[in-house]
Amino acid sequence: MRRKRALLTTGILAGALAAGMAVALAPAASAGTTLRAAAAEKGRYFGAAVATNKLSDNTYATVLNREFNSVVAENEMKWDATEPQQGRFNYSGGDRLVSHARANGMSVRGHALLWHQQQPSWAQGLSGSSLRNAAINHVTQVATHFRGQIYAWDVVNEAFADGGSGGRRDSNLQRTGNDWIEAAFRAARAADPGAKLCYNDYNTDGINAKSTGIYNMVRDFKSRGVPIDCVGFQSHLGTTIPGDYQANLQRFADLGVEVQITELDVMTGGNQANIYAAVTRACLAVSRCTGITVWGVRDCDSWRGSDNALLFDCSGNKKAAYNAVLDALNAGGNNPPPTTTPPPNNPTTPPPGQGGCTASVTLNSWTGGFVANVKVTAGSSGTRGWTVTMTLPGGASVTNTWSATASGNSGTVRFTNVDYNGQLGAGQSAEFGFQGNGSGSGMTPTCSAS
Ligand code: 9MR
Repeated sequence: MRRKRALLTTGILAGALAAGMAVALAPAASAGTTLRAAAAEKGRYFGAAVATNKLSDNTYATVLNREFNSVVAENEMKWDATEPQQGRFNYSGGDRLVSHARANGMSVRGHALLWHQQQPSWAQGLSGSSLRNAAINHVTQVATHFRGQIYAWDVVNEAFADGGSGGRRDSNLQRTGNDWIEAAFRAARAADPGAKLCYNDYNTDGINAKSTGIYNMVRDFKSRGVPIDCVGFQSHLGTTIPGDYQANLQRFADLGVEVQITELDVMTGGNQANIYAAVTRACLAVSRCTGITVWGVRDCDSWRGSDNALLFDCSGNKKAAYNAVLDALNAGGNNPPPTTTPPPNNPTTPPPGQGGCTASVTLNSWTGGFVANVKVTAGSSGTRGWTVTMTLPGGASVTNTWSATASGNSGTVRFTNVDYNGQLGAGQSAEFGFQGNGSGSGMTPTCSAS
């Protein structure tokens, strides 16, 4: 897409944003000190689009590894990069990003299997059934190559028209038949059953004709069993955010799909920090909003150039927008009340820890390795700290842990809270994760609270 179109967002800085500003400024008692830690505390990921040739830039890599626990290739997994000649695939950039992600405890969004832009020239010259077959083969090959390593794929990107029609955009792919999108989703599911499959688009930041067209497609897919798991809202924003931004996310979530903020960047200026905070709060308020990705690391890495649209300046310093996002992530429900003051109306509430805790694990596995995400939930009296014990299968070992401290790396391993996520109110949750070699299947976590 071109920048002009990306900024065609409508709406005003509405009540939801103004009201939320006070929340963003509230101090956070047990605050995560990085975006990834603060987001993990809320059960979300915080990601960035990465240009792999910048991974060797020390400032860039330092900020990326410290702050983000999810990455997406800004260009390297697109059709022109992965299949430059028909049937000849090049995964070098994508593989490099996946291995960087593994080494740094990050999940990977895949972007994008099919799109009308950044097609290799051979595909631009095809039409009809030859294009359809080539496109489906592309989906199958690429999703198979990265099988087990992608958290969510943008299977189809930007297929809806701007303006008031609410219909599809004309493109060579659209001209192969209206069912091209569902054919792509079915092929992606068959190739990588473990990846969440997303539809991704821009100018969908509120309830408008375009987002409603997509909403109707998702509802239709769900009713007919077409495999779709998530919708990506790019959120390339100007100086305002629609007042119904959160309501729009929620109506998609109510269809039973995850929603993700996939390419967030915001025009610089007085409202930048407030708009970033408003987007963050909206995602936290929608339980099926699983994460936020910003479209680049530093202002100078951004496709939006002089808009200075990102969270870090060109030297890698945190901007006001960064602090606003971090505060928004840390604000609200996951900061438990002080444990020193007994609840006045319930003197019989036991001290923290006595209500115990529970833990559950979700695995993302590939041949020879896995990532385990563990959710810890406090019992009836909250926790001051927790320990989760898991026995790894023979031959498996932990290579990397985030948001917890591991003792041991094979056999029975104990994971203890870090400073910011030990205190949980009754029923509240924290998440941590680890990466391992071998197979992680069959692990049963047990939780003990203090
Ligand atoms: O940031 C990407 C830029 O480097 C490319 O030149 C451009 C090519 O169209 O794509 C940019 O990323 C786009 C993304 O893939 C899809 N949504 C809009 C993004 C910004 O244009």
